Amino acid sequence: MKKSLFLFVFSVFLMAIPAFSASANVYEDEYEPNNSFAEAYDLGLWKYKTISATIHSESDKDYYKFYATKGEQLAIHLKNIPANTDYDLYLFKDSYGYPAVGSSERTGNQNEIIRLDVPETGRYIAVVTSKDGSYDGWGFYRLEFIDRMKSGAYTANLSPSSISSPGQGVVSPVAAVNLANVSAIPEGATVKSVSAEGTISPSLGHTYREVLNKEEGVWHTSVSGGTLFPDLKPELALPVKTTWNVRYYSLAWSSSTWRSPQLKINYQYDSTYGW
Ligand SMILES: [Ca+2]
Repeated sequence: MKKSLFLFVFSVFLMAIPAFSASANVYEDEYEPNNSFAEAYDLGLWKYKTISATIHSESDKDYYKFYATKGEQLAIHLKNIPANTDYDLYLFKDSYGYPAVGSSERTGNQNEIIRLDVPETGRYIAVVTSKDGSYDGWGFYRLEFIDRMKSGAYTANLSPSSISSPGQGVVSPVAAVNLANVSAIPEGATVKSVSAEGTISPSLGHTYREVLNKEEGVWHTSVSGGTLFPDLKPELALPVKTTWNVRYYSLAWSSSTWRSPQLKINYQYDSTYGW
């Protein structure tokens, strides 16, 4: 009984040895060989891909090719870089001469990140290399492709809660709100669109709401009777986390009051902000 168990264990041991020694003493990850632009591993579409791989020698480089569409906003995040190594991340366009598109070269094993607003549909090549020849053949890094822009909305009440205008084009006092420290709004959020809510009564013709973002310092005006600001466009990239003012005026020959002025702000933000 004991003897047969010993033989069994010993024979398993014998079988195990060739399995380890066959592959040139190093473990090469499943994406190898991928050591040049020409050998880049093809990931296909970038969306949500995650790679787990290693730098297995001083000279190993890992090239990954992916397809992206103009206008997409992604981040390539290199993390889990092994202790006592220093890996960097580079990005190239897969076209003649492989022009450089981006790089991330932080010290030590800090995470690396490249954010890409895809300028042109086609293939790109991400490269993971060791800065100084340090490597860990058993330390798996992770390379993540992230769809980084997200959307959100916030409704803010302004004070005072009622502002009046005598009409005839005279501008009301200002109502304000400071969103700088509102934790519900992500850092770095920028405005997609704004509407100014709350009822102005009595309802008069030729009534215009206005909004001002303190960072920009420009009054934007709604269409008559409307709540949206057509020239407050995402391209302005106005910060959400600042002070906002509203006011209004009416060309009518009658006074009115805007009660419970509110701003509904649709925003976008980079989910990798500060990474
Ligand atoms: Ca490689």
